[in-house]
Formats: sequence, C-alpha cells, structure tokens
Amino acid sequence: MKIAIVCYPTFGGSGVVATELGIALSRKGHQVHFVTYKQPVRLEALNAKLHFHEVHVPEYPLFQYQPYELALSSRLVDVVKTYKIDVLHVHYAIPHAYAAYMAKKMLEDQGISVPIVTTLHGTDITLVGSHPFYKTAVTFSINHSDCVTAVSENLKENTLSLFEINNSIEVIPNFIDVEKYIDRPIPCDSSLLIEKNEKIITHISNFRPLKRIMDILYVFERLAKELPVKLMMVGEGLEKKKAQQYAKKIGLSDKVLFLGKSSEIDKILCYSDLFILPSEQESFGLSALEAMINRVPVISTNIGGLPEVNKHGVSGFLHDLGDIEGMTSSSLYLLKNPSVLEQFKNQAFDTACQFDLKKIVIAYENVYLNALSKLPG
Ligand code: GMT
Repeated sequence: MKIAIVCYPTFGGSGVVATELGIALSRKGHQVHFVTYKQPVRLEALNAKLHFHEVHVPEYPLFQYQPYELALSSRLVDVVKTYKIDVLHVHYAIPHAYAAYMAKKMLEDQGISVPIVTTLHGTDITLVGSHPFYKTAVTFSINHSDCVTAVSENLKENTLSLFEINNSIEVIPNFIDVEKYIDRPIPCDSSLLIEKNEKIITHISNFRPLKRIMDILYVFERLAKELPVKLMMVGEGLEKKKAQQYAKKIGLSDKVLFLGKSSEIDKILCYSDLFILPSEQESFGLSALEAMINRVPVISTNIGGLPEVNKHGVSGFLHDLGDIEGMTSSSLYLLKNPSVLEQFKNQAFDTACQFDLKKIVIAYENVYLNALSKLPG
C-alpha cells in the first residue's frame, strides 16, 4: 500500500508513534510518505520506501496566524495525486483530521477517492479538542474519518463521553519494537554521571504542567534522605525552571541532572533503576512503555490509560494523583530490596513485550484495508 502519514514531527508521543509506525510499515514493503512541517525527529534515514514532504507556510504580514491547515490540505492533495496514495493516516485530530477531510473533498472533486484513518492520541481529545472553541470541528473530523483509532480504552471512553460520536473507535495501543531489545549488548556507560552504589531515578517528558514534575522532586527529596540516589530529568518545557529552583533550594542540585531533550533515551534508561511518571493526564504513557522495555520499573499515577500499560505490583506501582508518600514508599520498597528490584525489572520487560510492534503493525494494516473497503465503488 501507499500510505501518507501526517503527524507532529516533534519529540511528543504522537509524533514518535507515527514515525515508528511509518518506519515499520516501510520495512514490510509499504511505501510511506510523511507529510508535515519538519522532518520527524525519529525519522533519521529516508529511502525508496520512506519519503518526507515538507509543508511550507509562507509568512504573510496580513495574517496574524499563518493558515497551516490550508497549506497542509493543499500539500496532501498534491502528494496523493503525485504518488497515487491509497490511504491517509493522520495522527492527532487537531488540525490534521480536519485538513485531511478538506484534502479528501478536494480530491473527490477531481475524481480521486482516498480514505482517512484518524488516530487519537490524548491531548487532542482531553485537553484541547474538547475546548468549546474547537469541539465542533473536532467532532466533525472524527465523525467524517473513514476509520478512527484510539491509543487506549480510556481514551476511547473519554472521546465517547466528551463528543457526540457516531463513528466506531477501535483501540490500537501504542507499541515498542521488542526485537531491538532482545539480546542487545548493553551500551551503558554511566561512569561519568553516576557514582558507585547510586540508584538512578529517571523521568522523561515535555515538562508541561500536566506532567507534575514537581511531584518527582518531592518524591526524590524523600528518597535522597534514605539512599544514595540521582535523578535524571530528560526533556524541556515550562516547569523546568521551577524544578531546577526547587532542587537548588533543597540542596540537591548536584543530584538532579537536567539533561535536556534527547534522542538517546535508551542509553539513559538502560542504567536507570526506576522511572517516575506522576502525570495528572495520560492517555497511554509511551515513555512508561519505553522505560519498561529497558527493564525499568515504573512508579506512576493511576490516571487515564496508565493502568493499561503499567501493571500494579508487576511492572511497577500505581498511585493516586499527588500521593507523594505512596510513590516514595513504593520507590523505597524497590530500591532497598535488590532481589525485588531485579524481579520487577524482568516483569517490566515482560509486560512491555505485550505491546510488540509486530502485532500492532498488522492491526493498522487491517484498519487501512477496512478504510479502503469503505470507498464507494
Ligand atoms: O503527553 C504529551 O504531552 C504529548 C502527547 C502527544 O500528543 O504527543 O502525548 C499523548 O500521546 C502519546 C502517544 O499516543 C501518549 O503516550 C500520551 O499519554 C499522550 N499524552 C496525554 O494524554 C497527556
């Protein structure tokens, strides 16, 4: 099949999922075309099966806001016609599903039919999409997609309760390429960052307020009183400064390392002992899955889709939002008991293996076939 994928090209989970899916589809022989404003961060090499088409939005002084949707839908029409695309797969409803619908209608005018598959990722529904300013357009885009998928049962339920949906939604969870992690030589060299006997706690996110990174600092403060520990904070975002100031205030600046955005998260996770994700919203929690496949148990909230990924008492522990004492005692339980920690590391890996890319790619291929079968004629 020839598939055009629209996504955000950034470090965010939806962009990562779209990119990894596209790469996997190309390895199976499909021709994949990414259409977005920048080459996706995880799309390192292009080849005959893997293409990238940039969407240009020229600056024009009349516009206070540049019309990206317009440029994207025109580019989609162009890509579909030039490469004879079979399916448009858009990740993140806003504004991608809306732009894809416009492209579909423009193509219909020219006698070309192409189905739209929309994958919902979370914030497009829970945070932004349900805002009254966007809700009508998002509802329309979901209802007019040929097939809709959501990355967790929880996100599906949220979508159905927040919008008036008359389309079916299939749950296809996010995934990980398990093969990459089996028998891999461990490339860990942590000697520059870590002293012997230190336990490593890691967090990766975009440091938005909903990630509650201050809760990580509060847990870490308590852990540091009991054990030699270091905290790796990977990412960039709004809350970083506050977290840095707090680490300084409590005298732990040398123990809390802010590593910035990284495309080498496997290297960081491979020497981590614990991953903390205390989010107040998370439709899936891809970073938790990435930790688990690296044998890192997860301490997370029990919010959104997280219980579908992080299994309480198996791959880590789940706690109520803001339960600092609970997250601290679960962390101490794992970090102070080497045999228990080892058992949870193995269980985290085994749980992550259930989200193997191989199964998920087949599920998406079936969705594409289903979408194609809905075309008239
Ligand atoms: O979590 C973010 O801030 C980024 C956001 C995105 O749109 O990339 O992540 C969402 O999609 C990811 C991939 O499906 C999920 O793993 C995240 O849980 C989800 N974030 C939220 O629901 C807050």
